[in-house]
Amino acid sequence: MEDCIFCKIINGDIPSYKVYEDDDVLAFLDITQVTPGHTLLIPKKHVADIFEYDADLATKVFAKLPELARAIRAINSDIKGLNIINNNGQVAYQSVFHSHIHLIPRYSSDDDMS
Ligand code: DGP
Repeated sequence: MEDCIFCKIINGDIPSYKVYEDDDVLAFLDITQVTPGHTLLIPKKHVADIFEYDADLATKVFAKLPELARAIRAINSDIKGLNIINNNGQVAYQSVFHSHIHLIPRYSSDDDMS
């Protein structure tokens, strides 16, 4: 899609730090890095949000989460958990309207419950 930042990242028109890529998805580091390793998983097919997925696309994208989560955790032994967040619609804090799933590593130092 012409004016979509994430389509431009997929096409290589905007640089990104790629974490994983196959025919259906791209994972790359989020520019904001809520925590180090904050990654976005996106479908290569432009869909704005979850409301535009069919079951086949959902399987292709969401099925990648466990392996990607494990790969991110393996980078640093201080990563003790991971938030997976998917915002859909402006009222749900979505700001880029190419569907994406945030994977936000959580570190020992994030633990304020202990
Ligand atoms: P959301 O609020 O859920 O729509 O998150 C959009 C995310 O996209 C936000 O965390 C920042 C990230 N983002 C926006 N523009 C760029 C960009 O050009 N490159 C990268 N790597 N991330 C971007």
